[in-house]
This record gives sequence, structure tokens and C-alpha cells, in this order.
Amino acid sequence: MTTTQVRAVCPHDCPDTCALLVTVENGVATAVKGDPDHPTTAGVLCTKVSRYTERTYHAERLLHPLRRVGKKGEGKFERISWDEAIATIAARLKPIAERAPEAILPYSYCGTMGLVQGESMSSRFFNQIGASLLDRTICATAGFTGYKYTIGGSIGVDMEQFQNAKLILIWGGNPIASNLHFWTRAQEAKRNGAKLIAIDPYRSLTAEKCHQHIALLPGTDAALALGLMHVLIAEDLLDHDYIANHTLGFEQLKQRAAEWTPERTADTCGISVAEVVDLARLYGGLAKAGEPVAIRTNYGVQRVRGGGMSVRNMACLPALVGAWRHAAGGIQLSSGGSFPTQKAALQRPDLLKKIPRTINMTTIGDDLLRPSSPSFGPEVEAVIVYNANPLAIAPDSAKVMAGFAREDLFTVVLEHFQTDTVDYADIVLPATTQLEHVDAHTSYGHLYMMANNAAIAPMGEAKANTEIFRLLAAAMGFDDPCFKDSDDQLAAVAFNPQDARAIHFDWEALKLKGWQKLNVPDAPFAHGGFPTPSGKCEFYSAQMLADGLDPLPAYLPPYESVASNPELAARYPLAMISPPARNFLNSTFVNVKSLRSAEGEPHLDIHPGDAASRGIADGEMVRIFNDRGSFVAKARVTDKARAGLVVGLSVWWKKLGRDGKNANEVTSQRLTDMGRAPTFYDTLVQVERVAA
Ligand SMILES: Nc1nc2c(c(=O)[nH]1)N[C@H]1C(S)=C(S)[C@@H](COP(=O)(O)OP(=O)(O)OC[C@H]3O[C@@H](n4cnc5c(=O)[nH]c(N)nc54)[C@H](O)[C@@H]3O)O[C@H]1N2
Ligand SMILES: Nc1nc2c(c(=O)[nH]1)N[C@H]1C(S)=C(S)[C@@H](COP(=O)(O)OP(=O)(O)OC[C@H]3O[C@@H](n4cnc5c(=O)[nH]c(N)nc54)[C@H](O)[C@@H]3O)O[C@H]1N2
Ligand code: SF4
Ligand SMILES: [Mo]
Repeated sequence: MTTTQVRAVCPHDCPDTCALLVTVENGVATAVKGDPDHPTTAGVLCTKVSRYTERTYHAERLLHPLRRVGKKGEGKFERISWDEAIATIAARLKPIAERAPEAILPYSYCGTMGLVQGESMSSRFFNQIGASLLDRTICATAGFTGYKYTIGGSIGVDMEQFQNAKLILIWGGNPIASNLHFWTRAQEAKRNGAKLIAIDPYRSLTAEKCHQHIALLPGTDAALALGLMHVLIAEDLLDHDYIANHTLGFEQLKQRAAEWTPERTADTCGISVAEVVDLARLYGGLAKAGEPVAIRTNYGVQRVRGGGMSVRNMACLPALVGAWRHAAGGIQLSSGGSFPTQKAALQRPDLLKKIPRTINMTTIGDDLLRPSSPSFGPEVEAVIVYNANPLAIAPDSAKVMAGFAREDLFTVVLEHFQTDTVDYADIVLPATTQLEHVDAHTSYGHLYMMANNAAIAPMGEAKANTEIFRLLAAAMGFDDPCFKDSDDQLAAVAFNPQDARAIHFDWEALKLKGWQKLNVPDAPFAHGGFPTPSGKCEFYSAQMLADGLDPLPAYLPPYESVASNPELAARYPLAMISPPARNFLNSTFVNVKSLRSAEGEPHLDIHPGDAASRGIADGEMVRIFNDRGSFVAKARVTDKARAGLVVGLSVWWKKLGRDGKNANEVTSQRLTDMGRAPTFYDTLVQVERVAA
């Protein structure tokens, strides 16, 4: 028997990007462990990925190409050969590519975060066609845009510093579920005497374990940040030297913040005046005493109309109090902007003959149903889906389903499993998992370049995304030599070794070592140097004004809330959010039995008062509905949900839910203030008991 250990990387859409050690015995992966030597992984994996072999060797893995034999959505297929699958796809795409290339649409997101199996060969393929570009907004573009206007890029506190902070605001994140290795550091900070405060409408697993939980109304974070600025300024809890040297627009900010008295803030956010004032005093007071104060914000604050502004306003706070002076002070949204990734070398935008139209992945529901028109361009005739499950994860699901159900739409899906989306495919192509292919990774939580080696041979006839697009390119007659690049050749151009941050980057060496930390300063903005147009933290942003936005921190109420839309609220009085369940990763893992049984079934957490007034008892089935649709879940009567709020942890596969539906039946396609992003948590609903 031969046993080897292979260095790999967790590919999932999670900030932690863990370093894995895969034990392989006689060609079979028998264990997946966290690498004890990798500084942030530290030998620990989440429950989902500790069970990785269960997913890889799952009896329902797609192992052969398939062709649809039933109706769209029925999920009936017959096995075909790779030759036939590739020839069929090329025969369908060729005439469209000649007549109206923009009628072809890629649809992909972060099923894998790999730079190679994500957007490399696939982008080259679609660029050569001149297919529609996809605006990949489904997760984070609202916050990234707000942060960029303020700070200049996705750069912030190094995850490896948080244990040294004296106060950590966990603002719109649930790290126990979604950023576990940050939570480890936060707990270490706690043991060192730090205070942890969760700002979240829901008493999440994380909020439960913090010293304090501020349960504001969803979508009101921008107002809370303005209220904090008000108190910081009024009580002079400021770092005047830092403000003078490294910020822009303080005088204008002062006027704006003056409007946000603690009373107005508390009223807007649905919290007490003391919560606003005490938080500002603690944050500003510790900073003034020279202690490091840090904010970890994640994605929960962004999924509302004013999501971009919420993040922007929060990003102003560290500069006001001079928190950036410490390596453990400041804010982290994402570390993604620290990596010198060579996107153009991977994706080859130079292959485009002209710039095609862009379709926003968030509005796929509407866009698949749109006929040709001068403003929209050609109707979408073909969609190629990879690394994504739009039927489950995109908002306003009834529309998404109607779009994918179009008989005249040609749909190809590259997948591991028969997801809700696969049920609508004309051709299904089996893809390899991370254990079966090579990849290079950045991270959006830490600062290591990472290498994933293939641990085992592809299962069945599965092929890597890259190989599938190489085959398709050949069948389409694309002869540019770039379509012959191997995965290792692609990975070798992932980072720019001329860039000081990736100095000495060499793919073969990285494959052996597994990871390499970026060469970046510990405290990125201790001496200013923000990558904004002015080089300062921009309280006033001329760029925002030019983009048609308020140049100063502002508050935009949700589209759908009791305060902002009383007419709608008269029919649908409850705000619904649907944040990630701990045992799933978006819709990935829902079909892994052990993880699904840990979640049980789709639940709806509802406050005892809201349940009582509707005659709903704990454990009863309820229907959640609004004008867009409905879904059924099991009620959990609990004060974890504040009054007026219901919470449906997500993202369930529709077909594994009670009524073949999930939370996205009721979410909308309306977009955020900036970044063209979704507003999943900006949703009003009504809830009723379902007769047994
Ligand atoms: N286990 C697990 N881990 C994951 C994922 C997963 O599905 N499962 N998904 C991954 C992905 S793609 C992402 S983007 C991240 C997402 O994970 P996070 O960044 O943690 O974001 P969310 O889970 O969307 O929301 C976190 C918290 O924000 C709260 N929240 C909702 N609305 C608001 C609001 O308006 N204001 C405030 N202050 N809080 C609000 C929610 O109640 C929730 O507890 O996690 C990644 N990691
Ligand atoms: N209601 C609600 N909806 C949400 C969210 C929410 O909080 N609430 N969160 C939103 C967020 S933050 C995000 S990021 C999106 C995520 O949406 P998606 O990016 O679509 O994520 P997943 O649902 O995990 O689907 C990824 C799919 O890619 C497949 N996959 C993985 N690796 C590979 C590979 O190497 N090759 C191929 N071909 N396939 C692969 C997996 O099997 C999986 O089915 O969902 C969004 N939707
Ligand atoms: S999902 Fe996140 S925490 Fe779990 S192994 Fe992957 S990177 Fe680590
Ligand atoms: Mo996400």
C-alpha cells in the first residue's frame, strides 16, 4: 500500500481559504485535514470540509456527460459520450456565435474560488466568441464599491492581527459559520481582555457568544455609523493629527454627522440611545487611550438598498479615531485587493474584437425573459453555467425558473451534482472537484498565495472546467495557441512576480510549499497612503459625486421596510433575511446527508410575539409569502429573531425543501445603491400557518 500526503486548498467561497493536507492511499483520498503549519488554518477545518471525501465520493456525483430527455426542469437525462456532448454544444453555439455572439451568456460564480478553474480558460473561450460579459455582482460588489470610494481598495487589517485588538466590532458577519478562523483570533483577543460586540439584527451563533449584541433593524447600518460619527465628533473622541494628515473632507463630514443625533440614529435603527452613545464612547475612548480597535465587517450589511453606503460609512470610522496606527486596528472587509493577480494574462480580454454588452448575474431572472430590443440587444439564446447554481441562489426565483424553462434556450451546465440548475440543462458535463484538479488561489480573508495539487485521478469521466473549455474551443475551431495552455501554465501566470508583494513567486515552488505570504506591511495605513485618488481616506468623495452619488456618508433606507414603505408593510409587515446556514456553503453541501441532517430542514426563525399574533406554534409549518412568491418552512419560535424580523437560514436546494422552493422565491431583483448588487436582505413578507 502507498500512502501520500498532498498539499491542497479549500476551494470554497469562504474568506478562510484553508490549507489542506489530503491523505491518499492507493489512489483513494481517505482523509482531508487542515494543515497544522499554515498560520491561519492552524490544523483546523470547518465541519463541511472535514467531510470533503464524503462529497467527493458521493454516490450521486455526475460521472458522465448527459443529454436531456424529459421536459426542462424534470431532471431526466440519458448518458452520452464526451465526443457527442462537445460536438452537440459546438453545433448549437457556432451559428449563434456567427449571427449574434452576445446571445451567448456565461453564468458562473465562486463554486470554486480557484484562479484556474474559475475565470481563465472559460473567459478566453467567451472572449473569443464575443459572448455577453457577465457582471459578477451576486455577493460583494456593493460593499467593495463603498469601501473603494473611501479606502481605495479591498485592503485592511491582516486577519493574523485581530487577537491583539482590545475591541472588535463584528458588524454584519457571523464568523462562527462563515469565517471560522477569524473567530479563533477573536476568541484569543477575548482571552487577552478584548470586548467583542456583534451588530446584527439576528442573534446569530456568533452574536450569542459576544459580550454585547446590538440588534438593529436590517439595512440601517449606515445610520448607525453616522450616529457613531456624531458622538465621536461631539465628544472629541478623535485623532486630529490623523484626520489632518490622512483624510479628506472632515469639515463637510462634521456637518453631515451633526444631523445624526443619537436620538435620530436610535429611532432609525430601532435600538436605544444608550446603545449608540455607549458604543461610540467605547470605540473612541479606547482609541484615544492608544488601544487597537478593529472592525470586522462581512457581507450581511450589504444586501440591502443602501448596502454600499453602509460599508462606506463604517470604513470612515477607523480614520476618525486613528485606529489605523495599529496593526490590529482599522477595518477588514476583504483582503482580496492585496493580491497582485494577473487577470488579463489568465482571461485574455485582448481576444475580444469589440466590447460586448454586459448582463448582470443578479437580474438573470428578468434578463432570460427579455426579448431582443435595441436597448438590450439580442435575446439570450444559450447559457453556459459553471461554478454556480442560479436556480437556487439568484433572487426572484420564479422568474429565474421561467427563464431557464424556455424551450428555445440552449443550456449547458458543468457540475458535480444534479443541482436545481442541472434539472434545466440540455447538456450536462461532469466536472472535477478540488481533489481532482490543479489550481492557484488568492484569499479574501488572509494574505497567502496558495497552491492546490491534484490528489486523485478524476472520478468517472469528469473533466476539469479548463479541459472542458479547451475541448469546446477546439470544436469551435479556435486556433489561438492560448487555448492549448495547460493548467500548470495557467497557474504560473496567476501572480505577477515583478510586483513586490509577490516577490519570488514561482508556481513550481509554490506547489511544493503550498503557500507564500504576500510581502505587505503589517499596518497598511499607519502612515496614510490610501490607494484613493487623493491618497487619503475620503470622507468626501469627488468620484462618488461624478458617479451620481452623495459624496458624503449618507443613509438610504431599505426599499422594503415598515418605516420606508408603510403601504407594502401593511400587507407584508415582517422583514426577512436569509443568511448562510453553518453546515452549507451557499447551496453547496445541501446534498451531503450528514450536513443536511445537521441543519434538519428549512426553518423560519420568528419572534414569539410575531408567532403568537399569527397563531403559530413552535415546530408548525408556515408559508412565507409576498407578491413575488412563497415557500414553506418549519417555524422556530425564538427571540433570536428580533420582533418584526424573520430569518430563514439558507441556501437550500429547492428540490430538497418542503415544497420544492426556497427563500429566493420572495427575494427581489432590485439592486443596491452602488455595485449593481442584490438586495437579498431587503425583503418584506407575511407569514401564515399552513393547515396540517
Ligand atoms: N458556513 C458557511 N460559510 C460561508 C457561506 C455559507 O453559505 N455557509 N457563504 C460564504 C459567502 S459566499 C459569503 S458572501 C459569506 C457570507 O457570510 P457573512 O459575511 O457572515 O454574511 P451573512 O452571513 O450574509 O450575514 C452575516 C450576518 O449578518 C446579519 N445581517 C443580515 N442583515 C443585516 C443588516 O442589515 N445589518 C447587519 N449589521 N447585519 C445583518 C445576518 O443576520 C448574519 O448573522 O460567508 C461565506 N462563508
Ligand atoms: N437567499 C439568499 N440567496 C443567496 C445568498 C444569501 O445569503 N441568501 N448568498 C448569495 C451569495 S453571498 C453568493 S456568493 C451566492 C453563491 O452562489 P453560487 O456561487 O452559485 O454558489 P453555490 O450555490 O455554492 O453553487 C456553486 C456550484 O458550483 C459547483 N462547483 C464547485 N466547484 C466546481 C468546479 O470546479 N467546476 C464546476 N463546473 N462546478 C463546480 C458546486 O457543485 C455548486 O453547485 O449565493 C447568493 N444567494
Ligand atoms: S469552507 Fe472555509 S473554514 Fe471550511 S475548510 Fe473551507 S476555507 Fe476553511
Ligand atoms: Mo457570497
